[in-house]
Amino acid sequence: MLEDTSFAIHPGNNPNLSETPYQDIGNIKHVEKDEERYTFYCENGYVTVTFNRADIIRIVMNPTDVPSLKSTPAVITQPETVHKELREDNEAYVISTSHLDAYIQKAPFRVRIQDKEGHTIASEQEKGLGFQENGEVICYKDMQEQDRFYGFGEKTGFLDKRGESYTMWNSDVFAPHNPETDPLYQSIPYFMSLRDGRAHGIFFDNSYKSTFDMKTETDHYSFRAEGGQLDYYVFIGPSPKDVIEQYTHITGRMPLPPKWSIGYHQSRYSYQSEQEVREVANTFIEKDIPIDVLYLDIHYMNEYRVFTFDKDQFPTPEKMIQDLKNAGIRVVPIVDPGVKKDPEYSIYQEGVREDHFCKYLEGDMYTGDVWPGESAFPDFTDERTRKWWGEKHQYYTDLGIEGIWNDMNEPAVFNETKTMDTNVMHKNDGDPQTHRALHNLYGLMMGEATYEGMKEQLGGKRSFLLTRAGYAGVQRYASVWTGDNRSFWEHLQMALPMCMNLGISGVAFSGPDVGGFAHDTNGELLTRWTQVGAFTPYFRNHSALDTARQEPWQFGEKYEAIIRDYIQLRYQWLPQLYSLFREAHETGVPVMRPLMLEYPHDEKTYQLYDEFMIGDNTLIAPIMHPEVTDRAVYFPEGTWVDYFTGEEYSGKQTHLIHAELDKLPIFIKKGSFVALSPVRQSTMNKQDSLILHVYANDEGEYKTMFYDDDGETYQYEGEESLKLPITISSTSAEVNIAFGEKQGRFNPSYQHVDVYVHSLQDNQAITLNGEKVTGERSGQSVHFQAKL
Ligand code: MIG
Repeated sequence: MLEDTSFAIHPGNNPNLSETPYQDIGNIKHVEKDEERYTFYCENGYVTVTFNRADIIRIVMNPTDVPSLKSTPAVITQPETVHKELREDNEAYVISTSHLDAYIQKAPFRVRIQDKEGHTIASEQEKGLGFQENGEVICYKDMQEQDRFYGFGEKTGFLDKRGESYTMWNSDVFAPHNPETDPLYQSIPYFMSLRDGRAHGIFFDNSYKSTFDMKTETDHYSFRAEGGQLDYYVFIGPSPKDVIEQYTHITGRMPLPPKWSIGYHQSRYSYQSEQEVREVANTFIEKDIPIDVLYLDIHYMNEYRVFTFDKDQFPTPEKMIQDLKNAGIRVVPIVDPGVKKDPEYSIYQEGVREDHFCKYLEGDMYTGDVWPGESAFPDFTDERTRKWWGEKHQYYTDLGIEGIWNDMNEPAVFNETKTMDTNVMHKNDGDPQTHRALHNLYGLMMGEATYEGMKEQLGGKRSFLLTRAGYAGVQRYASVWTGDNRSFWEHLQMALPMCMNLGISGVAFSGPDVGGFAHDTNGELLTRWTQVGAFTPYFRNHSALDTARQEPWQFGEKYEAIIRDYIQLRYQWLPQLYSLFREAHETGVPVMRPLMLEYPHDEKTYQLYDEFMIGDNTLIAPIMHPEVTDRAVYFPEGTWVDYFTGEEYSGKQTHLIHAELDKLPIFIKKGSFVALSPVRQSTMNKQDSLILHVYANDEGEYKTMFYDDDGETYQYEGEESLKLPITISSTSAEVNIAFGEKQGRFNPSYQHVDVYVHSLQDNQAITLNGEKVTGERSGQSVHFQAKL
């Protein structure tokens, strides 16, 4: 193809990219206010300013009408009643809440938001809000030299997005996921900006194709969309974690995942028969490699008809699923949105008869080619269709299935545009709009249909959903894997900032295909990737048709042994991870964090993409290059202890760390602890004990909440959970471990805690809730048991 050759850069190809300038919203003529909002009547349109909370301001511009406050389905929280005041002088209006002041300049309309200490959070000067005849809307904001940008959902590249420009348009991109490949599957039109250690966020709630440009100009950035209103929220921080709390306050947080879904997952495109599935399962068990989930990719279906099994290759799916479950393994099948156009296929018949498929305005049904051939697409923007689709999942739950994998839900279609015609209509719960307007919502709404359907069918048990496409708010329904990466070291490297930015964007439960999807992996890459996977929130090994097999044992014993160790390590860390998932569920703050999130005043962390944190005290610095066994590791403030060797490193500096192939560099901050468990083959096996590893310091206090529950029902929403505040206080004379008051009624399977205190100084004593304990001492560590 011509665009793949040098012809692509032919000098005659590139006409001057002059852009028609945007029409400015103009001067304010007058303001009208009612209880909840202020509407500014401007020369060229209208702007509404309103508040969801005292720290969340929403601004909506509409060039032709008084703005509507209807949101996309991303927003689920009703605005609170916010106490606010309006002042006016010759130049400006000032709207104040307890948390912010918004200066609204009159001529022309410009907004500057400040915190109560007078720091500018977001501002506009030369350019502000604008639009074009063709319906495009834009917002410009000032940018200072020190400003950093994070978030934007699932994007390639490094951690800080300054100097980049991104488009939001859910796309099926098989190849090649280069740093310049954009857009990908998810659209999360949201970012966080960091200036001098203080953060704020902006969510541009517009489902049209949108673009964020932090690249073209040096003193301002912009975001714009092809149509719709300019509707955005500013979250005023001031800490990065505050911003995430604010953003997820309006777009929602992840439900607690079933525990089995945070274990190890094995997939392949495809395990093609019952026998093959059983063999893979048995091999894991024989080899003592823990596993909780096996996937069925598209080959399980009868000619790719969703809600069917191929009776030749899978004659007894129910038995297979039951047998695997008895062995501790759940089966998760893929479900694509395309429904095969086949008048003898009941799902298609029902869909047509009951009017569930997307249609053109004139009434013809839209069809497009996907795996099953010509297919129709359910209109998930319609409540009635979401319900129908959800109910269909009884087919799977009746077979014992508790998790679903949604793929191709951008939606992907095999044609030039790669998706549905943009003039197809969606019912949109009574407010019909084109696919052009709602494209980015398709995956989110399919997620809602599937999640709610599974929840209903499972009658009280938690389900697991994995999705490829989504929009802001996708975290409420699904975990996200980052699509078709490749078995390249570069793709392992890229997975870190991608998942960290997804985490900043509200999606705490994400991960890449471990080992790489396309291309052939090798033993070393798979080993290093599995080490990383052991600490990404979602942990699945998956690979494509016609590529080298990449189950843990495919490259010989040397690699198999190390891979086993790290999958087992994942199972040891499950209690710690689960407590962190609880935090994500309650506050939105992700499990996997860039160091910047914990140390926003440390500039060295701002672009640090090849290290990450698990929670607030564990630093992971993987090796991500072939045959490399040493790497530079930057440590933020504090002293850090090597999890494997106990060696200590002082912070605010970079150290050279040695790590042979069998070592993933993991460091715990002195003065804190992690909560682990013995290795299990599956989360279905009983957890016998809880193990606390405490790292003694000589000063300071560390406080956190240990959390547990049954891991499989929603009873945690009542009282069936265990919250245990744990505080570690260190002085040079003693380390005290304090278990605070337990909350909740959940009774875990373990009744005692094995406590190991490491990094002790010779004369340092240990106390438990203030009482001296002796315990067995070996070297710098002491072990004792405590009652829970
Ligand atoms: O375009 O179902 O990203 O994980 O194995 C291929 C087959 C369709 C794309 C997914 C991939 C999956 C594959 N699917």
